[in-house]
Amino acid sequence: MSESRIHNAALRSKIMSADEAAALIRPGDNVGMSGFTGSGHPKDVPQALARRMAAANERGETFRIGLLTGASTAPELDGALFKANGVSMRLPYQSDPDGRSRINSGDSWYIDAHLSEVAQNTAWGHYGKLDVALIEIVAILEDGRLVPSTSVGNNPTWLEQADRVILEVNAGLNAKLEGMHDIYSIALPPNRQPIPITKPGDRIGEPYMRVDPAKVVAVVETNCPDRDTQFSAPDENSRLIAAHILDFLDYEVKKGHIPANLLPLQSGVGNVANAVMAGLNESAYENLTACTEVLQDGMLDMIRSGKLVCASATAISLSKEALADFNANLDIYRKRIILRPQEVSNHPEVVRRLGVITMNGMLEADIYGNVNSTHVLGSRMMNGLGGSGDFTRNAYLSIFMTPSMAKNGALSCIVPMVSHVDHTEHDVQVLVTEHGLADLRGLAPRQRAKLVIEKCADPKFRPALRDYLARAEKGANGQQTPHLLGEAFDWHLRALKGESM
Ligand code: 0RQ
Repeated sequence: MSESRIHNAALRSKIMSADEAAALIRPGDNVGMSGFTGSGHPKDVPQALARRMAAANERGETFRIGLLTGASTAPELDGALFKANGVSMRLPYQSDPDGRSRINSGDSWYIDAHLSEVAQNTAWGHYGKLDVALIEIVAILEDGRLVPSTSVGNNPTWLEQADRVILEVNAGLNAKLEGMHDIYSIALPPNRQPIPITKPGDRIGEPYMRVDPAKVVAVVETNCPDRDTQFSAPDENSRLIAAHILDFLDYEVKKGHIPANLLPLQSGVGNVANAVMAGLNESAYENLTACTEVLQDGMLDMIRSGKLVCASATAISLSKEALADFNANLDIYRKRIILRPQEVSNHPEVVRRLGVITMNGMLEADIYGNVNSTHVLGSRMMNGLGGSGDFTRNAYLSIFMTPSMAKNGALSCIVPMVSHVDHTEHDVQVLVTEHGLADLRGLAPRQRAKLVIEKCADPKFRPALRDYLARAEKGANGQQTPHLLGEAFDWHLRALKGESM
């Protein structure tokens, strides 16, 4: 491997192997790693660390760490460490199958946190001392500044807060990423200042991260691509959901509620979100912008076609084909994409100021508009809240979408009462399924319930939902948000028994 990416002599003297670097991480350490939705995570040191953990297990010893990242990573990070049962605590978001089973079996603590709040919580010490930062970068400049990789996440905070820093310099990532980032740090109260972003394309910081060279204990050279994220072609339900959302946006423009080029868009992860972007790409809209956290294939397509003139995010998460295009045309994409720390990309102040239109997936919603994005049947973690709360709570227009049923029609995604609440009825403005869209703005709870049942629930479950609401409305329990507390969770109890809801 060439040394050309490490231009600082002092840091060059700290080059060592991934195994040697992993040996500098101790059992019980809290380790802040880079990584966000499969991009920009360290590739080699976590696997070397997992080998040490497995060896410790074989000797009958325990070797576990607290693992903090930006968001989800990849099999070589979350997968490897969870497989070795090496994660005592994980935060703030993950979606790895091994991680999910460790969390749901109770082997690992999981702190499911708003992504924008993690940096300040770390600085305030809520997660304990940060012992190590393990950060992937693309290059080190002569003066020691770091060129960030394909995600920024919480990296500036990890670099600042950790006692010891390990850098993975990945020659497998495109050096032309240099200049795409905008690193800006937010002071803690009482010294916090307004964040001067008034448009998604505003650059307010510098394109490099900084680290105290005295804290750097290892520099490891790697040469690995990011995980690629495969998207399936939009299915019929996704296309219908996308069509409802596009009709609704057209209507909002005609009413003069939003400008002709809409407001900045935030799109969650997954196939439905991608289908909405595909729909927008084929629409007549022009000069769109995005204020989001992850750029998926759909938004890249829109940048390529010229529909999306600018996107602010903290990470990219692309399929193999989209990644190839991204790398081939980085000179163009660098002018349109800004990658920021997640405490800035997702910041409530910025989201509220720009008036973002947010679109996120959910597991279930109840008839009054409360949304569960995370817990299957109330107790089992799916992935996590991610940035959905950061954006939803402060959106101009907050939209949640799901197919109306899950598990081949056994489960209704519209229920009398959600089994876990991530987004409350006060924050959820629009619910969409393949059957229709319920605009809940300006409606009282009982008005909302009727609309949600008639527009969003599957016809198979509508009679039971109407019956629940009608009997709750006759009850003596109060008419603001009527419920039958004795049976509100009967739907979930039936599902727990393996029956249809
Ligand atoms: O499970 O794959 O085992 O069949 O949930 O469901 O319909 O494929 O939907 O991929 O869009 O994910 C909420 C999980 C939706 C996602 C969630 C089961 C269903 C399937 C996935 P199987 P779909 P999606 C920015 C925003 C929170 C984080 C977020 C998510 C699986 O959108 O994690 O918004 N959101 N981040 O069968 C039981 C139900 C169910 C159900 C679906 N009601 N009960 N299981 N499923 N509905 C990104 C970041 O923050 C990084």
